[in-house]
Amino acid sequence: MTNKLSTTNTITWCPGCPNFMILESVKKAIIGSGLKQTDFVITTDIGCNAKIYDYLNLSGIYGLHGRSVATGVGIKLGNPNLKVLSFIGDGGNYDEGIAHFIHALNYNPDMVIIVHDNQSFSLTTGQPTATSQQGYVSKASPQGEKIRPLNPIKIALASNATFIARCNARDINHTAEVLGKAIKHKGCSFVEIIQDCLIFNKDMNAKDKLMYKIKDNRDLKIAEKLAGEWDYNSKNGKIALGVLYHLDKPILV
Ligand SMILES: Cc1ncc(C[n+]2csc(CCOP(=O)(O)OP(=O)(O)O)c2C)c(N)n1
Ligand code: SF4
Repeated sequence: MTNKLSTTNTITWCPGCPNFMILESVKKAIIGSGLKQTDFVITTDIGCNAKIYDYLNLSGIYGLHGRSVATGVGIKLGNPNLKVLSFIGDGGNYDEGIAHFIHALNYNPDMVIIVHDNQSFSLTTGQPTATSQQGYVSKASPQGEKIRPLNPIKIALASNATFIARCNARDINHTAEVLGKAIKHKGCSFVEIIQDCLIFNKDMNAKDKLMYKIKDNRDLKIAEKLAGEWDYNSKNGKIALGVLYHLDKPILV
């Protein structure tokens, strides 16, 4: 999609990387939001995901690893009129930056956290992250990863999040629709996007057959059940997509 949100920078993601699809979904959601281009500001992390900074014609800050969300909260505090979109990878958000993630959800500033979860530190050649499966063999874990993955949906529920959604990067229209709802939500919206990496941790790719879409849910018990249906540790279970939980709560700013 070429439009006013595109830039002329050369895209350096691997050919076919689902980050291309996330980029398209984001553009669609922004265009569909009815807001002005200048209403938005982005923060990005460090990683393959963060290159989105160069491909979106929006103001923002290309931050430090694990600090995209903290930077987003800071911008929101500085100018509450801005619609903040904070992009980050699973390594940045669930390893280096997890404290910022938990407290942002709990403080509930009106912003959107978009996680590109490929279950790998991909830019630095595939070390295991907090969502990599046990047994993952990489340069950093030659005998296989020993640690059980965290479940980001459970963490978000335990952090009093007011909007929790999950998407499949390959489903551009559904991801754009969910991102649109996240942008509209008054509070901190967390959108976890399942994104295959074509180079690293390929064993965890192609989980589409486990995925199914749900209607927007406001029931906490149902959200907890949905969160437990997949533990991020294998290609078994069911992966619910859509708005897994939302509620109205006073915002920080
Ligand atoms: C504090 C800090 N720790 C580690 C690094 C090295 N580093 C840069 S990018 C990267 C991997 C990024 O992985 P992830 O956040 O999962 O994003 P992806 O590349 O998979 O999109 C790492 C470990 C860094 N720059 N700063
Ligand atoms: S290394 Fe993986 S995540 Fe990074 S651009 Fe290539 S396919 Fe995409």
